[in-house]
Amino acid sequence: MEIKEIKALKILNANSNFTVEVMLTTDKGKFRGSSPAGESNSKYEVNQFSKGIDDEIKNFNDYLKKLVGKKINSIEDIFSVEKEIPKEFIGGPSLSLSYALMYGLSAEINKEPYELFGSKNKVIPVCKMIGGGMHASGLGMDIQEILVTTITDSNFESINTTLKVYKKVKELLENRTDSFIGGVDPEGGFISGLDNYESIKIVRDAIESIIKESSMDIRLGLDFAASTFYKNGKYVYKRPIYGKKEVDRGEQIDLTKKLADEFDIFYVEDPVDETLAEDYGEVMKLLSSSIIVGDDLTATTPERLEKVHEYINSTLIKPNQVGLMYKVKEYSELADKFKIDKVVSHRSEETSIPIIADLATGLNAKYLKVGINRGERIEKINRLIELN
Ligand code: 2PG
Ligand code: MG
Repeated sequence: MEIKEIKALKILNANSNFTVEVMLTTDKGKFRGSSPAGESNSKYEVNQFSKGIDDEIKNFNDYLKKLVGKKINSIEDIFSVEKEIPKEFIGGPSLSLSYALMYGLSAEINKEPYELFGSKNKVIPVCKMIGGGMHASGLGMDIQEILVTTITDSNFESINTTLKVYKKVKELLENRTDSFIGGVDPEGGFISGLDNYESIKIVRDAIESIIKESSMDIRLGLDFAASTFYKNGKYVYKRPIYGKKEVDRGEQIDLTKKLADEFDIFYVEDPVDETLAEDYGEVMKLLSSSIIVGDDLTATTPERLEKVHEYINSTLIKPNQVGLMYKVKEYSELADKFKIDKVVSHRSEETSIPIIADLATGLNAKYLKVGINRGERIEKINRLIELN
């Protein structure tokens, strides 16, 4: 494939903030790549626009001119382009470029984007039911996300069952509180207005109700995003769980265990602050039948995973945390080496391209973490249905 034209422009993401899109023209047509952003970011992830979006897009357009006429024939050629990108563009611009090139290359060689990575895995979604933390602008729970996944290898049935739970959660929230009028956060999770404990209970009740008519095991998950409420050595809850407003490191580990036991929680993401790797390890020791997922802890950064792999058994992969697809591939291989399960994930401020469904499939991930409401999330769920 030869790059005929290439330019970067400012577009909106799904949380009505600006991001970058790269539009590539080849003999096969026009191909778009765009990068998402997070509302709750890890201190270990790259800045999306280190110099501010306007300056960066302007400078990036100057840089992109150099790529006109370049030939790209394999994913390795895309990695070579990435390795030459100046540091200032690593983040939103670099990832958008790689995605556009991946779409262009796939069309050129008559393949699907996931095939650029070799595998074809059956991927099970992990979907958001109720949102809190920064995703709910402080209006709901302290815990950022209550999630649902299923144990099955039929991805369509998984989506179908998860959707039933989601609709049941809505019904239970409507019955429970007059103030709930169906509002959702940027990821499609309901903003319940209830506290942490009551919200988890509602999702547990929804699971119990759907499980009766379902042949599959439905599992509950939490993304604490605990770094967002860890202040000066204490986890500060606006809506206390088990009666305490401020809990120390040990108490947070105990609280996670108590919640996991009471509500049978299978998926546990970032239960403690991102800097406290050993505390993830403590949670993992106590919860032997749950998966302990690093997100803010690991930030899709190979050097971080090297350092902390012994304290988790699962990890998110969010490509924009590192901004370069060759690093994402390296990270994925490292996770395989350490026998850590992979969860490719959306960001709160997504764009509409479905590429993460291809990445989950091609990188042999076990799960895709994604919303089950809002157009930009449905694009990804539907892509998963197409691929499986
Ligand atoms: C997370 C993500 C996605 P954000 O913490 O896992 O749910 O949120 O994109 O805001 O970091
Ligand atoms: Mg997270």
